[in-house]
Amino acid sequence: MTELTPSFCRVCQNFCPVDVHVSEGAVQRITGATGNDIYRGYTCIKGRTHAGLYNHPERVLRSRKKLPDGRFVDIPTLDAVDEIAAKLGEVVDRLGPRAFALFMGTYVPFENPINLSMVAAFIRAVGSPMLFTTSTIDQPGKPIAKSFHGAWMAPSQAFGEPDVALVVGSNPLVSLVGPAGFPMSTYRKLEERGGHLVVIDPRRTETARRASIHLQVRPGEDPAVLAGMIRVLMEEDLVDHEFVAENVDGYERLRQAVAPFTPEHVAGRAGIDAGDLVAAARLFGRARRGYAASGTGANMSGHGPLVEYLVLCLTTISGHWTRAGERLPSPSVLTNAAVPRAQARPPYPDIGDGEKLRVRGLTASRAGMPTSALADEILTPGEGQVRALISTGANPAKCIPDQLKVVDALRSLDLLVQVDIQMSATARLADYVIAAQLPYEMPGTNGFMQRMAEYTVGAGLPEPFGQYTDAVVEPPPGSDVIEQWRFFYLLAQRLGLELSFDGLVPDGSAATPVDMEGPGDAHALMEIVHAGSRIPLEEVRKHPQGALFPEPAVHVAPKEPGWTGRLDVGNETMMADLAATSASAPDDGDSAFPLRLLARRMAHVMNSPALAAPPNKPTYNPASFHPDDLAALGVEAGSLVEIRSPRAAVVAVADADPTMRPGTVSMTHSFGDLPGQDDDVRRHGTSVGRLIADDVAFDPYSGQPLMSNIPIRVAAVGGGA
Ligand SMILES: Nc1nc2c(c(=O)[nH]1)N[C@H]1C(S)=C(S)[C@@H](COP(=O)(O)OP(=O)(O)OC[C@H]3O[C@@H](n4cnc5c(=O)[nH]c(N)nc54)[C@H](O)[C@@H]3O)O[C@H]1N2
Ligand SMILES: Nc1nc2c(c(=O)[nH]1)N[C@H]1C(S)=C(S)[C@@H](COP(=O)(O)OP(=O)(O)OC[C@H]3O[C@@H](n4cnc5c(=O)[nH]c(N)nc54)[C@H](O)[C@@H]3O)O[C@H]1N2
Ligand code: SF4
Ligand SMILES: [Mo]
Repeated sequence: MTELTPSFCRVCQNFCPVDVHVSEGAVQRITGATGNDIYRGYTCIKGRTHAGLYNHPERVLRSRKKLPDGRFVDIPTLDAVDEIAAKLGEVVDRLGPRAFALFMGTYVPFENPINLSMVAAFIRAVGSPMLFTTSTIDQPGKPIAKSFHGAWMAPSQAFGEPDVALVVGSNPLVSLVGPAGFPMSTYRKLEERGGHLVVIDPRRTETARRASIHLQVRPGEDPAVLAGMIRVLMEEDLVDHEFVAENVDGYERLRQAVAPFTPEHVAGRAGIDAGDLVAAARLFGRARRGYAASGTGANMSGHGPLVEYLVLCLTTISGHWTRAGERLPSPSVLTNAAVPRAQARPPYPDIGDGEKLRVRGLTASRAGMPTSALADEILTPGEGQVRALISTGANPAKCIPDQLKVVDALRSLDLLVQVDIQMSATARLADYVIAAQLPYEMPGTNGFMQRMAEYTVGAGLPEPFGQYTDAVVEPPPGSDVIEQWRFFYLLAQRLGLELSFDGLVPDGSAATPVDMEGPGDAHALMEIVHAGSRIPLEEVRKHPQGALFPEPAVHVAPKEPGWTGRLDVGNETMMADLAATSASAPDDGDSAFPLRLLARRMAHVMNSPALAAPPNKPTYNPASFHPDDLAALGVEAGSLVEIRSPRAAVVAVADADPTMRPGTVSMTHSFGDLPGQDDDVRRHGTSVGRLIADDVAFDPYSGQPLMSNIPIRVAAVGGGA
């Protein structure tokens, strides 16, 4: 007998409502839930394949401990927590709290709303500043640029019928970071309204193929392209002067800074058509309502904060922010977001004020601690050296750039703990592997959606849809698995720490103390996290299939009387970075490393490949070349190539892909395995992180190294095809 239980997928931030097919207490299959107008039954291959993880023979069902000879033995999870507490306590007593660092990845925020608050509360209670996340190797330019520009205290015009969407270095139709729900809906509605999609990407992506204008740029040239668009808006008077006069400083400085970026100059350096650039700018400037969204490609190619800043400037001078009196189409459901106001939070830069790292002159920034410095913080002797690391819902041995250094660092620790569902590359390096529960084994909410919407313009749901799910299945019989949050809770108990929680959108208040008695209560903690939300959690729980909560309506409030805050489109640091860009030669490549390696996502994997892979899909990450480039190399599609950067060399399977801009190669990250253990390229794929140096070209604010637009050269392996 198979029963269908309503729930939602928690593999990515799209949170698709699903039916989980359960028989004999085990997850059998996952199908999209029908009867939902926003999602329309959508699921992707990743979400459906996720069903195969729950009873996968290689799932880690009991925690493990590494013996001195390197073998792993099972250990009861609670005993592992005791031993880890003793070792961690010893490290902190001997060396101070800074010797302990925590790294968390993508599987922390999605699976339930408690994890994030718990991880933050735990490290705060230990007293260590060393909380590292994937944010600084993702899109750290966003919070940094916002701190330079200031923040409009109401949402962008992404929802509520925009006439134009500009997408820079992002591929929402595959990544699902963009308009949530049924992926095509938003763009289809845009087309039906006679609106336009404009995409800036060196690859003719799935999203670019739907665009009215696709600027197939040379990678790394986004600052020039965006400056060129701003210049067109200013020259052709497509600026919202009223909005600028009332809310914006720095207009004249910006005008001077973009002056060199004539359409012809930009077209020359970015390798695009000048007419297309002008047309794209006009579509954006003439639209009644519009928005500009940017993604990883915009952040990873060497100018993250500047690109994000120019995206904000474009939005601001066009006046594409929601105004007083407007009803928000998608107010938050499970958070208590402040009443939106049609006013500017003035800039709040804090460059250099954060926790100082011991390496490369880096400090914590608005994006958090620079993750690309973690390896050096572990390897560099002296006071404050990190000696113990807990990694949760993350795979640092694969995802942090400069893999050779990162793996050396992880091997050198006194204590490495990995909370995982499988013996991942990081788990195999760990002293303890904590066996983790999977999402359908625990309750959760889709509240994180709201945080995505606040972090990334254009992300989030077009309508206020809220959903809560109970656990759908028990963990497999005989297993000894634990939720990520509970592991930290129990560890805190053993260390005698008192924890306190922020809300789901942390405001640093850490106001609510956590009851530290007993085994931990998911429901009580979830209530804390969602306290004061616009719709009470209890109400959302009454609708197991999820529901829309349009009432009470939220309207943008007018500017507070006497409010003087203004946005800044002429920040000095950013204008200097732009001037340096215009002075530099366009990146033509050099003869030693003539090609450029681009970051990308593939539809069937979420970062590092999961335990249960979809059938009929390669288990490796191909290197996609324009067919002309492959021909020039004398290589046939499907054969092996060596890819060499100034840092290292890897072997990959070549693929011919006419959507590539000639001169660029595209590959997904977090494939391959530990160095020396992934020679079977067709099975493991290829590590892109190994090609990246973390200390050569890096962003001074976030430490993010060049993770796209990486200079490479390519040669056939074994003399060609
Ligand atoms: N070169 C290069 N590097 C990159 C990127 C790039 O584009 N290029 N992208 C960067 C970005 S944007 C990100 S976000 C990071 C991603 O980096 P990570 O967040 O580290 O993502 P994954 O590689 O998917 O690792 C997730 C780990 O969680 C485990 N896991 C899966 N499900 C569960 C679960 O339910 N519970 C628990 N506890 N664990 C689970 C998996 O087994 C795996 O070990 O990579 C970054 N690294
Ligand atoms: N299927 C799937 N979905 C995912 C993930 C996954 O691994 N698989 N990962 C999730 C994660 S962790 C994240 S952070 C998001 C990321 O979501 P997105 O930011 O949308 O990531 P991508 O789909 O890789 O799109 C990035 C685009 O940038 C382009 N690009 C590369 N270099 C440049 C450049 O210099 N300039 C410009 N303009 N474009 C450039 C690439 O060609 C690519 O099309 O996706 C999430 N969703
Ligand atoms: S898009 Fe795929 S992975 Fe993301 S929530 Fe939906 S089914 Fe899950
Ligand atoms: Mo990411």
